[in-house]
Amino acid sequence: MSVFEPRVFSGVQPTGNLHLGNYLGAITRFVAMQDTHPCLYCVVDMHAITVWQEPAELQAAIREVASAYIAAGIDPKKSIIFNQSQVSGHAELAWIFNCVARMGWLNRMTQFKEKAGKNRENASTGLFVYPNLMAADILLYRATHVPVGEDQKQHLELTRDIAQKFNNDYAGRIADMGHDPEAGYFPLTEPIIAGPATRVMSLREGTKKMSKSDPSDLSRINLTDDADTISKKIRKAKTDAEALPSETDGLKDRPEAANLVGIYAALAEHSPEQVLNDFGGSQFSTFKPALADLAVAKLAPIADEMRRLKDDTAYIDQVLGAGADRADAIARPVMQGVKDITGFLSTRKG
Ligand code: AQP
Repeated sequence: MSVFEPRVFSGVQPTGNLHLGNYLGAITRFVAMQDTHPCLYCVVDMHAITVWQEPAELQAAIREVASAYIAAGIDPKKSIIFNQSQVSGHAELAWIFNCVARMGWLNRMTQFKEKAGKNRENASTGLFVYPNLMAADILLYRATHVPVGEDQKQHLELTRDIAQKFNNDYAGRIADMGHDPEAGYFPLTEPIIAGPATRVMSLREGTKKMSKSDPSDLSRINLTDDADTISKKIRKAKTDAEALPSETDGLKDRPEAANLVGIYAALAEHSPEQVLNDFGGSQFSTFKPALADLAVAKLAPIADEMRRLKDDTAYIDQVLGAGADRADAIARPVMQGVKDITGFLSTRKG
């Protein structure tokens, strides 16, 4: 039995173009986990500025992610919805983790390599230490479970390494401060990579992840796309010339077909086997319109609600502000404990 109370934390970056991958890989899990755990869902604005963001657009994007959370079914009365920059503990703990994590660990992070590309010397230092901030986001609340898409697996492993090293480095001090020496100060957080589709691929290239930053808007279905746009994007999705197979084995080496079947299965809450049972032998000219109808039926209500919430900035800001107060109340004692363990001298009264 863990000494850490079960708690869920996860986040989405407000970098525009929230898409079907974010929804199926992360947000649907967020919604489901509210029934079983206390949850914090963060709009990670400090992560967003690791690459340049126009300030006015960033503010709108923060509200848009909060709207997407609510429109998809996260209940702000139950779960804590807030933006990261409003709780100072994220930055404070990230600094301490900058001093715990090793250069070699960060040098192995594939997402940094992909995002920095060839121009590594010109990448921000924030982009390099991004995984340390992510570890801080999670461990500031001693979160035990983090629902994420598959692309975040390596960062979650690093979070566990950081927690383990902090627990080991300060083991004596952790015990002296009255914490359970066996458990340590931080939990070894479990990634939950189990959404209906943990890796949704680009509609233009079945071997590339659907991504907010893909320059082609046709590569992704945005959560704000209207019915016509969704149908057009699915119609134009890259496919091969074969009919759909009747068994999932037949999807091997057919990444685009596998992706569309996976999306259909996730949206219909069926298995890929069931989808192929219904559509095996069909041409894409039959399957694509069925997929478009399903995607519109599932996503249009979310887009409608996001549009409505877009005009209600007072409500969104109130949700985010109240959420930040609740998050801060959990974070403060955890952060004070870290400072005491680390040996920082508290000198201020009150
Ligand atoms: N294609 C995807 N399939 C399944 N899950 C995905 N996620 C992202 N893309 C897919 C999951 O969505 C959550 C929020 O992601 P994020 O906003 O923090 O950043 P990201 O992973 O970097 O997402 P993008 O869309 O690819 O953004 P850019 O283009 O800016 O890098 C995470 O749980 C993520 O796993």
